[in-house]
Amino acid sequence: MVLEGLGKSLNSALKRLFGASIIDEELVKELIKDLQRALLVADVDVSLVMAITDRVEKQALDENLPRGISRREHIIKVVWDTLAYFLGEKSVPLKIQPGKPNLVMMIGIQGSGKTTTVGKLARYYQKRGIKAGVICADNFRPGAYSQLKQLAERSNVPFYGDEKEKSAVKLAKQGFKEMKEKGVELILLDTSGRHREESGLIKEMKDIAKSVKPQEIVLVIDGTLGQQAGAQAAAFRDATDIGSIIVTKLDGSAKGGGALSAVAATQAPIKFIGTGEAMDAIEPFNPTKFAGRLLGMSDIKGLVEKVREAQIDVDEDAAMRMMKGQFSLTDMMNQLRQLKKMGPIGKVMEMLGLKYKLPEDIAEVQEENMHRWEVIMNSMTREELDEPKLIKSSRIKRIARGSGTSSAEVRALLKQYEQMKKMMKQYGKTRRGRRGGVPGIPGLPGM
Ligand SMILES: Nc1nc2c(ncn2[C@@H]2O[C@H](COP(=O)(O)OP(=O)(O)O)[C@@H](O)[C@H]2O)c(=O)[nH]1
Ligand SMILES: [Mg+2]
Repeated sequence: MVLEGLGKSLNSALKRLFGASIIDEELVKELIKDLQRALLVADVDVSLVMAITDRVEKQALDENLPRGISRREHIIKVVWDTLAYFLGEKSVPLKIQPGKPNLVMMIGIQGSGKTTTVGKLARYYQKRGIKAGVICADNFRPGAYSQLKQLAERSNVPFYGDEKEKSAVKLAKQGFKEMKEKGVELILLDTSGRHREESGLIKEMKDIAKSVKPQEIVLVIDGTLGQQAGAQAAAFRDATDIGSIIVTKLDGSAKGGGALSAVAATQAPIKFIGTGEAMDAIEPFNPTKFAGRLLGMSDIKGLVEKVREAQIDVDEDAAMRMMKGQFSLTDMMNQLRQLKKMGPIGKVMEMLGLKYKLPEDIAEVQEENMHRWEVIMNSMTREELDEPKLIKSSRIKRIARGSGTSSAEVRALLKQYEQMKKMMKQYGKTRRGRRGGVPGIPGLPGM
């Protein structure tokens, strides 16, 4: 789990809110103290901690609550938004032009996780249909060559290296040339990071960058550095304007919160985070999602409480049915409505820990589409709602006409339905497999 310690303490700070019968100034003050403690332990800079908690305090008791939102929800949202805000902007992934040789150079001090990250990124993009390859320009550390070579072989991506070559610049040039010849689209250049201090590191970067002209330079920072990571990020940001950052080792470190917030404070974009030694332990950095996870919104307990709060009636029979794959259009709509009561669907998905099951933006799309779907479904018969398989092209035309939409829109709804049904089934399987049943939160299978 990423930043386990910080997550736990933030979550228990929020539990105070869930547990309290009255939410007043005093409670907010206690919450603030809890937050401060949690952030300080995670090595977040003191002035940043104050800025964060000031913002929470100011907004928490704000008189004007948005309609339909309880004070509790409002405060959670404020804490959530504030953390996300201080973790920085959502940054775009690596800029890759498909079909072209895109060179991305990795720098960072020895041990920060460059080579591992090169391996992870190659795999990450390879899986997404980009032809990736790696170059070892680390002629300094013994074993660097074979380390990367093995990673490349495991992910089945082209590798270039030459153990006898002493010049990093030559290695980079030759590697770049060979990768281009192989038609590699994402060329990841691993460097040595032999210099422990910032100025040496930056000079090394410039020497190599001059000869091969990378599209992007990525600084890999060790998350266990805590707030000290800020100094490295700032020096790097000042030295290059094609730079972005990956913070590694956020799995084990108690100080990762400090590292992330300090880097974010320099305005250097954090593109990915490393969350383990395994090759798939890398993820694009999304501050909003990340903050939600830190707040423990991916834990089931928080969800149950939230469900209770939104006073959603849970229908156990329906839930069991759905997980077995008996899932009608009406069920889908009910699910969506219930989830909507609890707030943005994407956030609820996070709570359910479903981020891996859904492509990034499906959640948002669903929310946008809900209204139109309701209109379309109003033109369907009971039978069709229960048994969408019946809806073939003549019915599609009729429904489209009746609802003032197009056949394409009706088809899109049906497609979405199929997708959800499939997901629901899969979710049912894993849940049953893992826990032998779906106790606790029926009514909310993995939409
Ligand atoms: N727990 C954890 N370990 C990591 C992560 N990234 C890298 N490491 C470990 O950190 C050590 C140094 O990594 P390496 O890639 O060789 O660093 P380099 O010297 O910058 O190339 C290795 O033992 C890696 O397994 C991460 O995200 N989490
Ligand atoms: Mg290395």
